[in-house]
Amino acid sequence: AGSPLVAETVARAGYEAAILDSQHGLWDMASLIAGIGAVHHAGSAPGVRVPLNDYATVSRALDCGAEAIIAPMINTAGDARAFAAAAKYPPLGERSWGPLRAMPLQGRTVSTDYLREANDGTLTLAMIETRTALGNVDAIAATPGIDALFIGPYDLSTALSGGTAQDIDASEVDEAIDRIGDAARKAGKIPGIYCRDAERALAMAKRGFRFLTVGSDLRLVRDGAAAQVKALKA
Ligand code: 3PY
Ligand code: MG
Repeated sequence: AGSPLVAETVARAGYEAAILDSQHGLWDMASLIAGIGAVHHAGSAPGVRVPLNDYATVSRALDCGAEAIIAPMINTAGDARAFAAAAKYPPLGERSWGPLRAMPLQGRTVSTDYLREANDGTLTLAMIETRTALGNVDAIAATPGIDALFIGPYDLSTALSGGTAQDIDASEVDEAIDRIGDAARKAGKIPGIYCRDAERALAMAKRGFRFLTVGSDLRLVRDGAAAQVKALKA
């Protein structure tokens, strides 16, 4: 929701990572900087979803201490290369030097220590959520510097239905989900998927997915508030 305090509170519940969404969510750069620090201090790994085609924010978020970057709508191997170039230092990419917040946040004082460990210590997740991306999924998965594929089931179901439905349980969406998971595993990359809640996340874990988002802060607040109101009126 764009609030560092809410992100910290959610992270303290015990999530291994908390993703700050600056594609659809309300995070701007100032709140991202505070939110990344708040999540880190809560003992969780801060991740950022960047806006569409915004590779400048990829390296900026890493410089601010993000440990994972989700890039939406990675449709081609070229998109994947541009993403990896912004996120990884040579030889994998061309990330520009300047982890001004990341180093102190992570307790580092020696530049070369950060440089040596940054490529392994920061996760790049390429979102597969269009028909074009599905066609190019093997090439995207094979791109050096891409660590994981992350499925956006809502965009994917919108795309596969030609914009007529948003049924994430439709059989064509289900088949695409398995196809993308297989492509990731074949390339030695982590298969991931957005899940609205724990029930769906557990089902996806059984299907071999290993990076799972579970819920969102607004959904948790809405459900919690609605449960209290319901109890009051019962
Ligand atoms: C999608 O389902 O399209 C998403 O981007 C989930 O965050
Ligand atoms: Mg999406």
